[in-house]
Amino acid sequence: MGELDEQSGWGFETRAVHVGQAPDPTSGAVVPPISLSTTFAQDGVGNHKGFEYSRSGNPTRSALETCVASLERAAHGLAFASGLAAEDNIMRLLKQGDRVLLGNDAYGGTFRLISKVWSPLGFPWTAVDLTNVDTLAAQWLPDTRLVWLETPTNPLLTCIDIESIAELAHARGALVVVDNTFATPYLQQPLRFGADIVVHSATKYLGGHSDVVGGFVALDDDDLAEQIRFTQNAAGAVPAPFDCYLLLRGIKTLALRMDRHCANARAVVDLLVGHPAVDRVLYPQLPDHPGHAAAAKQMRDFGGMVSFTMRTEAAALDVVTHTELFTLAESLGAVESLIEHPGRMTHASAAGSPLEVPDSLVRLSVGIESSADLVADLEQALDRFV
Ligand code: P1T
Repeated sequence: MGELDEQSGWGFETRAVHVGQAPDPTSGAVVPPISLSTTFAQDGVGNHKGFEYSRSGNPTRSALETCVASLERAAHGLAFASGLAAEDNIMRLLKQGDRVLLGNDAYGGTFRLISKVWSPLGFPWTAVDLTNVDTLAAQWLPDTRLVWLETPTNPLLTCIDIESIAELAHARGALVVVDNTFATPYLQQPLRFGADIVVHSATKYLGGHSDVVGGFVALDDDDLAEQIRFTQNAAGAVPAPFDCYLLLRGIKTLALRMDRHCANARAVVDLLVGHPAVDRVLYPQLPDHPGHAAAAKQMRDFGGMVSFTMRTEAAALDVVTHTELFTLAESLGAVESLIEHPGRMTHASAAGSPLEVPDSLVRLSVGIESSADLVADLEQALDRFV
């Protein structure tokens, strides 16, 4: 049951529950055991059952890697200790002097990794508007080797047409990385649209319960996968077996959770769009949203993240501290609803850069609670301004 090829006929929900997770052959355990052993016995030197040492490979991690690769319809899957560790291992594919084009709206930590960790080592980067492929073609720099895009973006939820970016990048000899954290493989599978590498903060929707930090890389190319597998082991930013188990457990309900996240987000958007205290609502389903057409083309539904601007920063800071069910906290993608102020929290590291976010912006991670309760909670916080 662990072999991906045997599973390719199964639907998404079936793969989420079963791929990589056959009953344990020795005990019959339906839930794969958490394999805590750091090392594995060998019958003779180099003669083992597929595992030698848990940094290089671990049965619980293998189960997770097989499962998520299957969900992304990817030939290869690699799990990491965090989303940023996964990103860092992708950056290691580059050679000194290779340029990264980073979308001008992205998670602040990704911006920090590329601009503050890798750039000083001789890896130039440029922030670009990825919503218009013609502008991108005109601005393209010849040393570009990697285009790094999020869709939907964090925190403005702009959607980027993966296919048109991939066509341009491939014609000019660059790889395309898509951060699929906000969409998840349930809503969007970037490799189908020509992306070379998919990256996840598994900490978010994949885990889904705010109790595990993890990262994931999925890709088809054998050579690139081999290189990333090498640095996964050589640099060692691997997740613990217990974390892999938590991710596998969370992923079983990914489809159910995402359907509810999307439905609840729609209820919240309906409130925000009609509320006089709100300046602008950012949600990919709205017809005037940047990249709505790209979202409609490549996503199954529009996701559980909603952002909006108030009229002033003071109003935004007031709202984020006056909700009860929406907890003021960083992170996203779990069962409970969260609210935050990106300018001062998740994206503070982008202040003064091309990725700086509006100071009146509020970001919601809409959870799976009763939608009426979520709407009422936001409404009472917003009504303070009318
Ligand atoms: O936190 P970590 O698992 O290392 O993942 C980093 C990361 C990567 N990509 C995207 C799109 C992300 O949103 C994140 C982490 N983001 C938050 C913690 C946040 O609140 O936006």
